[in-house]
Amino acid sequence: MDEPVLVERGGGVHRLTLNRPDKINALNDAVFDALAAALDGAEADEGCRAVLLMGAGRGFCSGQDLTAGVPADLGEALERRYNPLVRRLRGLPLPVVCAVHGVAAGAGMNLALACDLVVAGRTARFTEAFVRIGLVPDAGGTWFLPRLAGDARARGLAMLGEAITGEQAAAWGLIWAAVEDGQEAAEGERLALQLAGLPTQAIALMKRAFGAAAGNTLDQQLDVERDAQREAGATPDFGEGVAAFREKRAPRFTGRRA
Ligand code: T3D
Repeated sequence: MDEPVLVERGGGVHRLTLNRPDKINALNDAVFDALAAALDGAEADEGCRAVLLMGAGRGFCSGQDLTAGVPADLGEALERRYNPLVRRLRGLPLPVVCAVHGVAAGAGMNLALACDLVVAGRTARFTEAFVRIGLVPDAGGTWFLPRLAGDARARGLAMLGEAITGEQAAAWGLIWAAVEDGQEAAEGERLALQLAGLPTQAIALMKRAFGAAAGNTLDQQLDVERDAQREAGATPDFGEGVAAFREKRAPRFTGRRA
């Protein structure tokens, strides 16, 4: 049987590829289990300093598998599957890059938005498809959309369910960048390798700080930054960064905690 998520490791990067191409990588229990295991594996691997998420075949992800049977309680399904995955991606102390080609629909779109950096093909299609089947955006969509694109665009995307292109998604601030079609994986790889050479602990602390910022006042956030900077300042990479600056050479970051 084909693996629902392919994992390839090298160069400090774990590359996770959703692998149900005949259904545009629709999400089912097997995919959720495999993704959870792959993210655990990335965190447990001391050599892993960035994760790259992609989809096999002609699109990134079509959201929930609509042919897998409908749970009686969709709230329970979210609690069991989607919510832990989004929390895991946001809480993972590693940068996660997502490369979107073809379509990212429903929870597939929001799965991408839960990642740290998203690159997409110019004509990739992002759609909050939920309304077309009588559902509301989940997997963090109602939280990500207004923060990234503003309330007016969030409501339009959710209520109309119309697709926007990768180019539009970049122009609206939903994603990091749009690239030429066919270059998404290469650009995702480039970014992941770049991140894998950066101070991993500082990036993990940034993720924590950005995560806290949404619910904080400026005053509270200044305290978060103080604590994060204290931790970053105690890492070997801070010493290396300063030494490299003084010696006018490129830093050699290890990503180590101590
Ligand atoms: O249930 C819960 O737990 C609640 C959680 C819900 C979270 C959600 O994500 S709800 C939203 C679910 N997703 C959708 O509603 C999207 C459904 N799919 C589409 O609208 C379209 O297929 C796409 C816009 C994604 C792509 O359109 P297109 O024309 O490029 O491709 P296609 O021909 O429609 O699809 C290709 C194949 O993939 C096709 O199979 P076939 O006919 O060749 O055997 C199609 O059935 C299959 N496919 C596409 N999306 C899904 C899917 N199979 C299962 N589940 C899908 N979501």
